[in-house]
Amino acid sequence: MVTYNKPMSQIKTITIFSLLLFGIFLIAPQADALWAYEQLFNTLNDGDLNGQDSWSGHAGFDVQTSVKYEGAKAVSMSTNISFSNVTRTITGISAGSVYFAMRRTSNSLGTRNTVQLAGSGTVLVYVGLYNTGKIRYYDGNIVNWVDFMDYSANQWYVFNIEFDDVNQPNKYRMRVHNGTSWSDWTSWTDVWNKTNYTVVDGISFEHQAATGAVTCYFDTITPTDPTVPADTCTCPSGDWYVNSSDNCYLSANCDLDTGKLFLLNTGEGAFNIIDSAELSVTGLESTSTDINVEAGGKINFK
Ligand SMILES: [Ca+2]
Ligand SMILES: [Ca+2]
Ligand SMILES: [Ca+2]
Repeated sequence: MVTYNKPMSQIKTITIFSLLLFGIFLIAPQADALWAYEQLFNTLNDGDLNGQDSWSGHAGFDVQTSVKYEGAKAVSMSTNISFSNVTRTITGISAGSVYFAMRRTSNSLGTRNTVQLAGSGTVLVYVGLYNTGKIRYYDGNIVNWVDFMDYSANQWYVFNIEFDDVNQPNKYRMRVHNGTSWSDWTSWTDVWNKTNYTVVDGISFEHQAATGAVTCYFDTITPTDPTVPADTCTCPSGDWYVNSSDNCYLSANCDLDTGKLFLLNTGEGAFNIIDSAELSVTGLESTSTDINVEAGGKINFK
């Protein structure tokens, strides 16, 4: 028999360390309790979403390049049909935070376009854009839709859904970004039918528009807030041309000197100057420094 002697103090240390590790393992939240699935649709083939990236459903949901929240592509749906959807399963999670973007060509035609999160095939989270001009969410306690805020046609809205079956059992909450700022959160709301869910394991895009030509666009399913600029802008020498789809922060003061700033209306979305105190414009009427906004361009100061 081989004996392997260690000093008693070392054995104690190892034992305590092992107990600590085991304890941490016991009290740690479930390792899968995060939303991981991301689909920006930019690398999928144009045409039917059905059959790509494990999505399945109506062939009217198409990957296309014309209207998108970010990147090269998004999903559109315009078929006149009383109900259709396209669905994908994800790894089941008991808590998570997910973002997605929606936009509609009308706030009065069709019936509604929604996004659903489901568990074991049962709808849990049910939110979207209605023909009443309202963004709505479904409250499983009152068994009805709740008006949340107005929306405009042809404007992207980013939804953020949170669920946490441990700390907020069988509930979810929502907030919406209107292109300029986030709404407040809804209160924690009972899921559809007050279902006692264990995991969320599916996401669907829904289209209800039996009559009335309306197109809905869906984009950017992600666990990362897509409204936060990811990049740092570089201050150029000479003229600076900015597209409305550019999304970045200036990390240092930028003096264009004799250069000009051109805000071009060639991308999606509006210009947002996050902190107007950081913007100073001089010589607006002179030939030295100027701001030029092309027709249709928008600047939001907030
Ligand atoms: Ca995209
Ligand atoms: Ca199609
Ligand atoms: Ca539950």
